[in-house]
Amino acid sequence: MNAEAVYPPSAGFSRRAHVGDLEQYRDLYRRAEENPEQFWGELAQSELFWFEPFSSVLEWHPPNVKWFTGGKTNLAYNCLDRHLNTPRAAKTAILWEGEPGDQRAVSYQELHRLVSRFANVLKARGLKAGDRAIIYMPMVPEAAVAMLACARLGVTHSVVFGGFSSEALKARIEDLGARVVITADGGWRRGKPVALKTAVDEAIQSLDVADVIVLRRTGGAVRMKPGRDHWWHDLEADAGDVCPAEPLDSEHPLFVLYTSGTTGKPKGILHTTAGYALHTTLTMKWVFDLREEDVYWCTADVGWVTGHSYVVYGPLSAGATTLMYEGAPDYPGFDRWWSIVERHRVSILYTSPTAIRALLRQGDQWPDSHDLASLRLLGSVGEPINPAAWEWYHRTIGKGRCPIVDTWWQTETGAILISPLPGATPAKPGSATLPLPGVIPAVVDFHGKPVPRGEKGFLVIQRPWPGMLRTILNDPARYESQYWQRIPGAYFTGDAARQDEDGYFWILGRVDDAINVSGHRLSTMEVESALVRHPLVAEAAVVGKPDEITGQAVCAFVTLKNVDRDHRDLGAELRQWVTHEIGAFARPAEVRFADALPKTRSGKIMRRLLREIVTSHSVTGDVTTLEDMAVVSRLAAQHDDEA
Ligand code: 7RM
Repeated sequence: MNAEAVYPPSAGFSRRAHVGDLEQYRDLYRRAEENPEQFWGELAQSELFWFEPFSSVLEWHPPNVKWFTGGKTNLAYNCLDRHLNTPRAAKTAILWEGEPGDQRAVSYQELHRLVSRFANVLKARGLKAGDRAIIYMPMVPEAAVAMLACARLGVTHSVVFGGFSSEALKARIEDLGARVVITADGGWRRGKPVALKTAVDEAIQSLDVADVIVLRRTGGAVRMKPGRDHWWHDLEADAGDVCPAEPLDSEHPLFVLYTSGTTGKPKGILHTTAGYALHTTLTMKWVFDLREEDVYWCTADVGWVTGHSYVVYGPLSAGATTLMYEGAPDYPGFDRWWSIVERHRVSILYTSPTAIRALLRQGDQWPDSHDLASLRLLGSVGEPINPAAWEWYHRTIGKGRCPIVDTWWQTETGAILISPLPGATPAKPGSATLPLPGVIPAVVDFHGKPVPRGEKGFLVIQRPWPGMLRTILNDPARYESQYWQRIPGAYFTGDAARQDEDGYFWILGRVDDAINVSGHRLSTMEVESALVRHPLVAEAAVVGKPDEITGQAVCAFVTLKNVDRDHRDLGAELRQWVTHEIGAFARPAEVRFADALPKTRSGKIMRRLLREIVTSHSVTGDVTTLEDMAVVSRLAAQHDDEA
């Protein structure tokens, strides 16, 4: 393996950072570990507005947790009202660009007014604290307005990503028990309107949904059912500007977000108010080192947790200017993102490795034709970032000046748990580095016993943290068995990891992605990472293929950069390459070339599908199958949002 590169934070960056050196980080970490209740209690007081103070910080009766009980707060108040009597009132809260090129800058004052009006719209439809609403919207400011209006009233929302089908939407509306669906006629994607309202119509045909509120975005034709369907602008025209934020219990259910589990049925991950608010707000400062003048852009869709925590709630609570972009990264050209960075002087960019690799693949001429000098910090989330992509991100996008924060977290964790602090933590490409203060992770075996440094194990979290999920909606037993009964006494992340000699965490991927070759436990991620280090490889996905002799064999699917090479030759070369990078035991038995890899809508490679391909005996020639997969992938990519 290549020697590990280490990138210490630059003195210039550290001097102004919230956490300016490793000593300060260690001190915070120690304080949090020694007295978590005092640590979180003080921060909750200083970072959030409270209608009524909390009486206890933490009530922990595994697997049930309550943070800041007795307190009353409101996340929309924290995101809006509390900024109004400050210079932030006139500051841009949401900076938005539509795919066709339309732009809006919504100030905190204006956003407060829009949210209040829309909250009055919901009130007029009879919604109140404890009710539930579905949000199925494109990436427009009104998506954030809808979320914040729900939060203002205590209506629990579930945002369903606009790329989900009507079937998936239906299942979520049903499980949530939503009375209202907030949607749009459609959104723009690669120059075409993507219909949303028609999917809603199909989804709710047999359901008991009282109201559908429809934003006009594309102007596409929609059918409006009298009495049930209403135009957003019609309802809003009659709504007043004043709608006080509801004082809500700390543990009031804020939102439910569905995520795929180990079975087919999606899990409704429930997050509540105060702990989530604190955790997202704090990480904006700790991890993104937010400053007043930053233009902050997280490229995730609001349909994913990253969009909840780091497009809407975290940035607005921290008083940031948060940029939202509606469309595809490659429309009209592969430089769309870089043109946005240049046009809006983006200073913090937060995106996914899969997006980075896709843009890397197009060549340096796209970023190189734009002025990216406004950038000062880069972030990565969603999967391990392979060192080659890290280096490209660092050099070609960040010009070697910008720290990269590789942030590990999950829908379930609510906010970032493991990440470098950019002014304090030396980065190692591919490692999420160290846990945030108050977060106690460990790498353990099946029995919960820590494995020695350097060895692989299960990543667990040993204490509750404020932003953690509270349950799985309608399925508390599954919540307990999935997260708290796998490993005694700890939260089970489902990820494998190892800790190096410096205590850095290296996430090795989902546990179910592990393969076993000749008794060697092998991380598919490790092989993939080796493959993408090869100069001709753009992306790689590795799965285990049943093998009579070795148990499993490594089967690699790769996509290439723009090259014209004989596949037989290159296959042999790549197998040799992996031998060289990791060892002969990791050498792929087979290398298959594809146009594209099948991805989930949030950009994660669907290894399960690839496993099916290599396992199924009905599949013979790989070419046709892979073309099918490329189609699957392209279909998904039409709605892909690189969460
Ligand atoms: C935020 C998000 C969670 C899973 C998680 C990991 C993987 C996320 C990283 C990462 C390595 C990272 N939520 N993951 N971030 N792996 N390094 N920085 O992605 O619920 O959709 O996915 O994603 O496997 O368990 S998620």
